[in-house]
Amino acid sequence: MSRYNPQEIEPKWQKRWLEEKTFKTPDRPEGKKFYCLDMFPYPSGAGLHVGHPEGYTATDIVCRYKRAKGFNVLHPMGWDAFGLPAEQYAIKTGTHPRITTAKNCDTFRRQIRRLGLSYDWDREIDTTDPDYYKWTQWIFERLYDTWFDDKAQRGRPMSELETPAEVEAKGPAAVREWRDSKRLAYFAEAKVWFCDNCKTVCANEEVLADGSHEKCGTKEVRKVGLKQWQLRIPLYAERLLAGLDKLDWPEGVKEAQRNWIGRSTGAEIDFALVGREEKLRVYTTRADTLFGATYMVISPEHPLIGAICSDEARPAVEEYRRKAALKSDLERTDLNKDKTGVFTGAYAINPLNNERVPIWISDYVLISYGTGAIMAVPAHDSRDWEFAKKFGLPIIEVLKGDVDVQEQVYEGDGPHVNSGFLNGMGVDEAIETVTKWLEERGKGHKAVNYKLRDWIFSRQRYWGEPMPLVHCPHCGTVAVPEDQLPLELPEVKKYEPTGTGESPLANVEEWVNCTCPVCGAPAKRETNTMPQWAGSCWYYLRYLDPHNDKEFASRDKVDYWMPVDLYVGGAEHAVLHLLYARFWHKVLFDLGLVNTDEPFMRLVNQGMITSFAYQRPDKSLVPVDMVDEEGGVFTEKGTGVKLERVIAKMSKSLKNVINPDEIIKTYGADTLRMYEMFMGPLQMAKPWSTQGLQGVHRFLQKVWKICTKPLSDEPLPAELKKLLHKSIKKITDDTGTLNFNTAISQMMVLINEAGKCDVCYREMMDPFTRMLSAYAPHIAEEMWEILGNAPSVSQTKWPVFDPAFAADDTVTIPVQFSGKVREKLDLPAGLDKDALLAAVMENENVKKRLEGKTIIKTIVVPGKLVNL
Ligand code: ANZ
Ligand code: ZN
Repeated sequence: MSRYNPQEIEPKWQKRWLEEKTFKTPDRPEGKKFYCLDMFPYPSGAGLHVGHPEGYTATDIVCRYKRAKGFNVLHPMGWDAFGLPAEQYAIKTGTHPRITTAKNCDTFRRQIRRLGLSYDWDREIDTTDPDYYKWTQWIFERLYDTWFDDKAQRGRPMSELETPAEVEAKGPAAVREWRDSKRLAYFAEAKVWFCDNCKTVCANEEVLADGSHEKCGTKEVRKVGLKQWQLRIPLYAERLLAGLDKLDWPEGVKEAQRNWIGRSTGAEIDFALVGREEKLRVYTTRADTLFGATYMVISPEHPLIGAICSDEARPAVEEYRRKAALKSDLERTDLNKDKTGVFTGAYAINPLNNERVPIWISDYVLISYGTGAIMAVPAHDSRDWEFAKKFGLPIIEVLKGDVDVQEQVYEGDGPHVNSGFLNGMGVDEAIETVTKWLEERGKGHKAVNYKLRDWIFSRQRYWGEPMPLVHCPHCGTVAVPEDQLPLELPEVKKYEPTGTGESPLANVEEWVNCTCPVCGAPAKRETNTMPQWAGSCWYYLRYLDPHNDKEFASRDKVDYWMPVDLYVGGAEHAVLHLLYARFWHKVLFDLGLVNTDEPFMRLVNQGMITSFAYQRPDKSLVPVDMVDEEGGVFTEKGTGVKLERVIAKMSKSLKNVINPDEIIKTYGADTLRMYEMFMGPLQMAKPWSTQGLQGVHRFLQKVWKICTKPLSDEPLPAELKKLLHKSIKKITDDTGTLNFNTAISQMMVLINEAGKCDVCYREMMDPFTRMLSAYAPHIAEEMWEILGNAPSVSQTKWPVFDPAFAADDTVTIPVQFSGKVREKLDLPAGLDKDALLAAVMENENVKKRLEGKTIIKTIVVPGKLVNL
C-alpha cells in the first residue's frame, strides 16, 4: 500500500489541470451561470499570507460544487498591482516598478497555483498592464463625459446637457466653465495635506492627530490648496444608499457604508445680518430649537468673514484663521478637545423673534459640511454648551428635560418651552411646524446633507494610471481620443515626486508637451496619476472578456455573467473599495454599458486568521520564540516570568506569522485548504493551531488508507449506507450554504465509520470522492483514478442522496428564547446535550435571532427542549 504523499500527487495534478485547461470557462456558454469573485490581491513583496488561502479556498469549494451541480462557473484571478511599495522601492534602488511588480506577480501566481485553486488562468488580469489600464482610462473618460441629472437621479452623457442661454451669452470660456462644473470628474483646487519631507500630497487618513505624517514621522505636513482631479460621488449618495437594501451583504458592511455616506435631514435657515444685505445661511437638524439660538458660529474658512468682521476684531480673527488652517478636520471636531473661538464683532437676526445674536468663528464648525455656519443652541447641543460656558454666552432652555441646562446640557426630547408657538410640542412636531413657518416666509427650507465628500482622485505619483487628459490653452481640458488609448506611462529618470506638488511625470518634457487633440495647438498632458483604487473599481468586468481590444467587455458577456453572484474578501474593504466600485458601476449602468445597477449581489467577509501570542502581566507581548511551555503553563525564556496566552493578529514582531509555503511543504495544499475551512465558520475570526492542522492531515491520511484497501463492489452494509446518505445530505446542504466546517465534520464522521471496514466500498468511496474533491481536490483526483475512473473527478456530477436512507428518526424540538417558544426544529432523534445544542445553534433562524445578543444561560433537555 502506498503512503499518502501530497508532495508527489499535488504538483502532478496541478500541472495536468494547467496543461489541459481543466477549469477553462466556456466563452459563449448557455444555461445557468455562477460568477464567483475573490478580492484580487495586491502582490506585495512578502508573498501570500494565510488569510489569502482562506477566502480563496472558500470560493474554490463553492465553484467546484456549483460546477458539479451543472452551473457554468466563472472563477478568475488577477493582480491589483499599482501601488506605493513598488514605487518606493524604485526610488530607493532605481529598479523600475514594472520589474518589481512582475516579480511579485510571479510569486503570487506560483503560490496560488500551489493551492490547487480552480481558476481559469486564461482570464488573468493585471491592472498595470496597458491593455488593462487602457480601459480604466476609458471609463475615467466616461465619468468625465457624464453629468448627473438630479430630477431623473441618473448620470447622462454631456452631449445631453443643454447650456442655459444666459451662460451661452457670456461666450465660450463661460460655457466651458459651466459645463466643466457639471462633469462627474472635474479638476479644481482642493485643500490637501502636503508633506515637504515626502514631497507629495498625502491622504487625510495619513496625517495623525499630533500633526505628523504617518509615513515618515516628520511634522513637515501642511495644508495647501492644490488643483486635484475629483469625482462627484455625493451626487450618487441616494442611489448608493437605496441600492444597499437589496444586497445580500453583511449587515455591518451595509451599516458602515450608510455611515460613510452619512445622510442627514434638516433645514437651511437664513439669518439676516445687522447692517448688511447678505444673509447668513445655516444648516441645522434641529430647527425646533431656533428660539434657543443664542449665538452663531461660522467656520474660519467661511467666505463672509472678510466682509462682516469688525475692525477691532479683525487682527484676532485673522490670527485664529491662520491657526485653524493647520489643523486636521479630525482634530478640529474632536469632542474632548477644549473649544476655542473668536467673536467677529458682527450680529445676525433670529428670524423667529428678531433677537440680535453675536457671530463667532470657531474651528469646530467645518467649511466642508452643510453651509459652514451654524446657529448655536447651547442648552441642547453639547459642543455649543461647552463653547457657551467657556465664553460666557447665554444658555436658554427651549426643551423641558430633567436637568438644569445652566449646569448640564440636555440632548433628549421633551415639550418645548420659551418657544412661542412651539411651546408644548415634542421635537418632531416642532421641527415640522417651524420648518413650515420658515418656508412660508421664504426664510428657510428642508435640506439634506451627506458626510460623503467628493473623491480626490489624483496622485502625484509615478506608478499609477496616467490620467488621459490634455490641457490646451485654447480648448481647456480635453480627453485623449479613444484611438490614442492607452496613454502609456513614459520612462522616467527619477521616480521621486518633484517637490512642487507635481508627479515625476512632470519632468518628462517630451511626454508632457503634446498637441491638442481638438485644435492641434501645442498643449500639455495632465501629469497626475490615478489612485490605487481605480483599477479595482471595474476589474470584475474585465474578467468577462479579458482579451477584448474593442470594448472593456462585450455586452453579451456582461449580460450573461453579471452581476457577480458571490464576492468574498476581507472586511477591511467594507467602505472604500466597495463604495467606489458601486459608484463606477452605477455610472456605467446609467450610460447603458452594463445590465445591472449593482455589481455584487452577495458579499461574504472571511474572518481574520489570528494567532496565539503571549502576554506578560503588564500586558506587553512576548515573541513566540521567547516562550517556554510546560503542561499548559507558559513562561518567558530567560526571566521565567509567567505569561498568559492570548489571541493576537499575526505579526512579524511577535514571530507568530504562518507562512503558507511552509505548511504546504510539510503537509500539502489539501491539508492547508481543509484546515483553514475546518478552523471554524468562514465569517469568524479564528486562531491558528498547529495541532488542528495535524488533525486534518491525519484525516486525509485515513481517507487515503481506506481508498487503498481492496476495492469492493459489494453493496454497502446497511448502517454505513444510512450514514452515507445522511452525510451526502448534510455535506451538500452545508457546502451550498458556506458552512464548510460542519461539512468537514460530517466527512470525518463518515470516514471514521468507513475506516472500520476491511475493504473500500465503491458505493461509498465514489460519492465521497466527488464531494471531497471540492475541498481537497488533489487527493480526490488521485483517489478517483484508484477507483478506476478516468479523470477528472472535477468534471463529474455532485452525488445525490436517497431520502429513504437519509431520513433520520427525527423529533421536533421547541427552542425557547428567554422562556418563550420562538422556533420549532426537526432534529435527529437521540442527540445528546452537546450535539442537540450544537444542532440548534447551527440553525439559520436561531442564528438570526441571536445576532448581536449574548447568551447568558442555556437549558438543554435532550429529546425535549432547548432554552436560550
Ligand atoms: C442647531 C442644533 C441644536 C443642532 C441642537 C444640533 C443640536 P448632523 O446630524 O451631523 O448632520 N452643524 C451643522 N453644520 C455644521 C458644520 N459645518 N460643522 C459642525 N457642525 C455643524 O449634524 C447637524 C448638526 O450639526 C446641525 O444641527 C448643527 O447643529 C451642526 F440641539 O443646529 B445643529
Ligand atoms: Zn486645443
